[in-house]
Amino acid sequence: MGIVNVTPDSFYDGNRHADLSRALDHAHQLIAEGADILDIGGESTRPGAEPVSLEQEMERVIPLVQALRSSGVALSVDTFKPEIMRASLAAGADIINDIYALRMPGALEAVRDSDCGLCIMHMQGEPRTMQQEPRYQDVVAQVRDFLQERCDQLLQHGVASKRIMLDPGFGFGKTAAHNYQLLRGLEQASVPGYPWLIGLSRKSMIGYVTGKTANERLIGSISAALACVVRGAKVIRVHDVAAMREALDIWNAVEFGVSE
Ligand code: 9MG
Repeated sequence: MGIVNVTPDSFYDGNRHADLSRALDHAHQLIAEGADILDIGGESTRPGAEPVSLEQEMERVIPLVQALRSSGVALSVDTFKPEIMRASLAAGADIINDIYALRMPGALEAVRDSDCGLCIMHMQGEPRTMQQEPRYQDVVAQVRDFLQERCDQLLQHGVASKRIMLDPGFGFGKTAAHNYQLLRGLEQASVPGYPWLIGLSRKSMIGYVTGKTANERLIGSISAALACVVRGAKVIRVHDVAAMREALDIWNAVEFGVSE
C-alpha cells in the first residue's frame, strides 16, 4: 500500500503534495513501482497535527480519487469523516482507512451499506495530543481487546467480516517501547480471522533506534516491516514502494522458492 499524502504538512519531505498534479505524478510513480493499493489522505495524522476543514479535505481527496479510479490499483482513502467516506466511495474508492476505527458519529453508517474494504486501527487519544504520556498496563492485550470490540460492533451493524483489516496503529498514542512490544507481540495482538495492515514507514519508532531523520529511515522501515511480515502482516503501508516490493520479493523467494 503506497502512501499518497495530499497535505502541505506531511511529515516526510519527499511526500508534500499540495496540488493535484504533483499528487497524481506521485501516485503513478508508486503504481509503476509495484503498489497494489494507494492510500490517499488529505489530513495529516502525524502527532501534533492540526485538523483541516471538511471542505479542504474534500478538495484535496475527491479529485484524486476520481482521477485514479481507472488506474488498475485499489484505492484506499484515509479519513475519519463520514462525509469524506461517502464522497470517496461515490467517486470510486475501494477501501476506507480510518484511524478512529469508525468511532466518529455517522462513520459506521457511511460505510455499512457499501461493500468497501475497511481498515480499523487502534489509537489511544487523538493525533493532536496522543504522544503526551501514552500509558498501558499491557499494550498487546489492550490493542487486541480494542480491535476485538470494534470487530464485534461492526459485525452487529451488519458489516461482513471479510471486509475488515485490522491495524495495531504503530505511533498512535504509543511510546517507542510500546511500539516495539506491540511489534514483537503482533501474533498475540491479532484477532483470529482478520488480516493485519501495518504502517510504520519512516515513523519516529524507527528514528528512536537508528537516530536517523525521517528522510533517512528507509532501511530501518523495511527491516521493521519484514519483522511484521514474519508475524503475519498482509498489507504494508509505505512511502517507499519499490524498496518494499524488492524486500517482499526476496522474502517470498525464501519462503516459497523460485522457479528454475
Ligand atoms: C493514515 N495513517 C498514518 N499512519 C497509519 C498507520 O500506521 N496505519 C493506518 N491504517 N493509517 C495510517
